[in-house]
Amino acid sequence: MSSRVQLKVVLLGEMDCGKTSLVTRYMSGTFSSKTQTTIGAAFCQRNIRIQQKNIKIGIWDTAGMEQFQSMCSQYYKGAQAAVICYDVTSLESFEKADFWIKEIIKMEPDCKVYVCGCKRDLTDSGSKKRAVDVHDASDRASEAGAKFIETSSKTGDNVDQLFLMITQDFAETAALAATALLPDEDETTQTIQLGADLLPKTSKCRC
Ligand SMILES: Nc1nc2c(ncn2[C@@H]2O[C@H](COP(=O)(O)OP(=O)(O)O)[C@@H](O)[C@H]2O)c(=O)[nH]1
Ligand SMILES: [Mg+2]
Repeated sequence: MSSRVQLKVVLLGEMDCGKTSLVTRYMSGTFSSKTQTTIGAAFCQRNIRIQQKNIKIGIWDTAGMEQFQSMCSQYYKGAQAAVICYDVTSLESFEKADFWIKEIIKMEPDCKVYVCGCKRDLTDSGSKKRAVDVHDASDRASEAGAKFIETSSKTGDNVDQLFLMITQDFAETAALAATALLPDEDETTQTIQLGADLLPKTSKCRC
């Protein structure tokens, strides 16, 4: 079987809004209240069977670079889907979402955008006050041509649904038909680990 990733998904959003927890919940079905920031960017992949097609999805997680609002171009390169995350209890994180939407569209104009309100369990349980109205967020996403969902990585609520939506949208595009026809040796997108050496020169990152 080819090791080529067919669907590249990038996660973007303010630090601490829940990106790493989202990908961890999706990949391993677990949640931890203590997540770790690693160096550069993390990558993981998973095979999904959908509409009688096998799709290899690769997910890139920012892992600390987002705090400088300056991701390296390799991170965005070839992304077919971007999940723009914010924390439903943080208005600031929601306001940052606009910046990330503009960034991804600038870097990858054909990338499909999904706006994801994370940590919904906090407001569902009443343990924290909601800062971003669900209808406002949904409207803002539509205005930007993006799809919208709210998730909880703690309970797992809507996490599979988010990635299913992304994979389904991808499976319906002509892009899949084109990539599926590529021979196995044409493996242009590999499992990579972006390191500090690939960070932009302007970054103040100390890693
Ligand atoms: N209650 C709750 N906490 C979450 C959720 N997602 C993330 N967190 C917590 O928020 C903090 C930051 O999460 P993290 O995934 O590292 O954010 P990142 O910096 O965007 O990758 C951690 O303490 C997580 O445990 C969620 O869905 N529910
Ligand atoms: Mg993280």
